[in-house]
Amino acid sequence: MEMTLRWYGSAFDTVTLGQIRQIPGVTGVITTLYGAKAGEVWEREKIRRLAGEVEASGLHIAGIESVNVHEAIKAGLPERETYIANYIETLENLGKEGIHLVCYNFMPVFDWTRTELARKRTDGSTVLAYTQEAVDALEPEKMFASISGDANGSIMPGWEPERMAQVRELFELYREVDDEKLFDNLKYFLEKIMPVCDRYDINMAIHPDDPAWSVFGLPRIIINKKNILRMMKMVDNPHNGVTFCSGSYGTNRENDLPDMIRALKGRIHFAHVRNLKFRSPTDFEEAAHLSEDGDFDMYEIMKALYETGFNGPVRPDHGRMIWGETAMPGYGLYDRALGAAYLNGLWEAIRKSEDGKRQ
Ligand SMILES: [Mn+2]
Repeated sequence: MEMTLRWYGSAFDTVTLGQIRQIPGVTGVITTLYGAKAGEVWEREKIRRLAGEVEASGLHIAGIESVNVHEAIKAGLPERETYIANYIETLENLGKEGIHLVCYNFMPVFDWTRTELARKRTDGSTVLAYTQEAVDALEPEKMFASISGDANGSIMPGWEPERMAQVRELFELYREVDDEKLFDNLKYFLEKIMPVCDRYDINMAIHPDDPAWSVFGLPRIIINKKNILRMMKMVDNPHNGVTFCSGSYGTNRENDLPDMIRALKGRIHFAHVRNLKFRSPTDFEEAAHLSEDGDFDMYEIMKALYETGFNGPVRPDHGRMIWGETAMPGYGLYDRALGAAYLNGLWEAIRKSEDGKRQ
């Protein structure tokens, strides 16, 4: 396991590489060419420059989150051929620059969905939150406007204003696409990219849909154990793998997180570990990483990762906004640093206790 932090690049992130470097045990960052549009080819030179900047700080790029998949690929339009070719070229360029992990998602139209970006908790911290009631009362195109006032001036990945301006057109694309069709389109995409992944040893790690159910009537497939195992089987290549995100799979209370980790042994290439606190099965907020602060048993999650031999990057996922910090919601320094330290502590304790049992 390698502890990492997500970093959006010096032009976009309030957190610096120098600060990340000082979090004990954090050796890598998960980053992206922020500003690159879905479907664009990432030039080698740009990747090299980004890697050089990260390496100059004493860290390295542990993986990319994300290389976004163009809607034409997800919706299965004829233009997908061009965008898949571009995606392959990007993977090739990443591979040539020594990057072997790519996180992506296959969610139609919206990336993650939250209805509040700054819900106040009793300790005065603020967190991202979701209620189904709020989603049901919203027109999809008003979603962005309803939350953007709380974004602290940052552009939320997946919620870029120019994208949100086309929400209605995007919905049109998926009128004929149900879950089965979306599975077909994902399979088509994966089969096309597996050869380049094999060639450059690139692990593709699909991020679950968040929340793990359909929103606004759109198809959603990466939501539970049954579907993710189906996906692993339909393109049975170790490079076709998973980002295990506890906070996304965990939105559905029926998902048994440690059990899912065990079922996905060998196919989890990347892990996002965070905690949620539920008010009801469809009303939840993000919590501190500590087990007692939310509803997940973080020890059991880390233990399942340890026991299945997980050796990829982990990042503490969203954190609370604490200590007066102003940053992109979920991506401040302080609470994610606390999360990294806590998860490292759990890991050390699990490793020592398991190693002790073996002797
Ligand atoms: Mn995640």
